Amino acid sequence: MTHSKPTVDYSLYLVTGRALLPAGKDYYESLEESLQGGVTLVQIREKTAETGEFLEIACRSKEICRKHNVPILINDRIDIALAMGADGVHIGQTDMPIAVARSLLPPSAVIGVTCNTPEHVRQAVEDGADYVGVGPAWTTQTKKNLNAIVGIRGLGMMLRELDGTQVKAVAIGGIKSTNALHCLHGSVSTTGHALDGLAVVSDIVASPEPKLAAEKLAFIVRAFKSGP
Ligand code: TZP
Ligand code: MG
Repeated sequence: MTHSKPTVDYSLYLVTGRALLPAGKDYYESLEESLQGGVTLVQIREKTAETGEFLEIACRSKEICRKHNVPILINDRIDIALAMGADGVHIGQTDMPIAVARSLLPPSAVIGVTCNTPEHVRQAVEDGADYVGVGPAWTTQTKKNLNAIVGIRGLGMMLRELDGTQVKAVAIGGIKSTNALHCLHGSVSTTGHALDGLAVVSDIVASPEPKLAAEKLAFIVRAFKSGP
C-alpha cells in the first residue's frame, strides 16, 4: 500500500458484481469500459469467490484501475486488501470493526462503512471511517438480505450526522441514471448536507455498454456538483 492517503473522488463509485454481467461480457473488459466512462472509485465485491480467485480478480482489477489513476477498495476482506496492496477496504456492520481493520492496515488505507441508520453513521464517524455508504436508497436485487429501504429522507437523516466532520458519503441501493439526480438533490434538500457521490452496481455492470452507463451517471454527478 502507498504511504499517504490517496486522493479519492467519490463521485461515481463502481461496486463490482460479476453475477450481473450480461451474457458473454468479460469482467475485465466491463471494468475497463466503466473506467473509460468516468468511474472515479472502484470496490471489488466478491461474495462467492474462493480466496485465490478473489485475490486474482483483485490483482488484475488493480492493474486496470491504476492505468486510470482510480483507487481500488476491497469489500470486507482485509487479508486480500493487504495481499494485493489495495487503497483500502469497505466494511459492513457485521464485518470486522473499523478499529481492528485500521490496526491491521497501513495508515494510508481508506476505510468505508455501510450505514443504514443515523446511529450507524455517528458510530462510523466516532470510529474514524473515511467515508460511509448510506442506504439502501431504493430496493435492489443485487444484494441479498437487504436492510430496510431508507429512501431519500432516510439518506438525508444520515447525512446530517456528517455535519462538521470530514467524513464523506455515497448513497447506494437501486441508483440508476434515471433516479440519480433525484437522489442527489432530494437527500441534500432534506437536511442541507450533500452526498459526495453515488455507489452503483447493476446500472453499470449489467449494462451491455458500461462506458455509456458510467458516462451518464458521471455527467449527472458533475452537473449536481457544479450547482444550479
Ligand atoms: N449495499 C447496499 S445496496 C447494495 C449494496 C452492496 C447493492 C446495490 O446494487 P445496485 O445494483 O446498484 O442496486
Ligand atoms: Mg460485508
